[in-house]
Amino acid sequence: MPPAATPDPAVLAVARQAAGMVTDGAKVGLGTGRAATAFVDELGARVRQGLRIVGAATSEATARQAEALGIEMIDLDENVILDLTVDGADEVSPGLDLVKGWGGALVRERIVATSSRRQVIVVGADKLVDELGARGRIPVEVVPPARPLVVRRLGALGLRATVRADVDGKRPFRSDNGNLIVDCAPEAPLRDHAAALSLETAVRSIPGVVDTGLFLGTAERVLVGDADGRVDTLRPR
Ligand code: A5P
Repeated sequence: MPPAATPDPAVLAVARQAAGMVTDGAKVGLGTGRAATAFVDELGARVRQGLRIVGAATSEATARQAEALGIEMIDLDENVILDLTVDGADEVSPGLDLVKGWGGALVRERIVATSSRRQVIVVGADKLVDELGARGRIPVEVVPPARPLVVRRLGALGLRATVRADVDGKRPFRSDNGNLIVDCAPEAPLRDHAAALSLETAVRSIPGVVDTGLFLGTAERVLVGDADGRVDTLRPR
């Protein structure tokens, strides 16, 4: 058996703090990725101690993890409003705009977050950027037949578009929805919220684009962990 990965103290600290925000009876959106996985583990531990909650997952992987931990899962029907969603992010700007979707779950992450009263983001300090796009990759989910059109149009918007490959590098990556992910590198980081909004609007208007990884103004707070296990809470100004 391979040795267990060393837990990242920053991620563990934010996961634990976010799990502490969940109250008895809550309906909780469960994010995807490393930090969200740590959160679901912490939540599972609280459920074993008697906390009664239900969860709605942002990916098949998270649903499997939560079920294995004994968390009752629900589907999002018309009557369900989640109390909070806890999820990771790939970039966090000073105004708490986000890039998400490096894990390929951005569409369900959007649906679950939008079905929630609050979106709480859990990250390590490495995700804080001065401008969105600084880490060089803004994911876009695309229905497969639209790929040539979308790649051409993204290029015209000044984005270097790369269709994401699966782990083996031989086939295109497919999201849980059966779609492609196109990773977009901007020529320069997006200078402010308005620039991000304008790019998001332009990309979303391309036929075949399902959604983008730009989550603008969605976070109610961001919990930022550091290597010493300290957590800072950032809120929109
Ligand atoms: C999944 O599609 C993403 O949006 C993740 O939430 C994001 O990539 C953060 O993942 P990590 O916590 O693994 O860095």
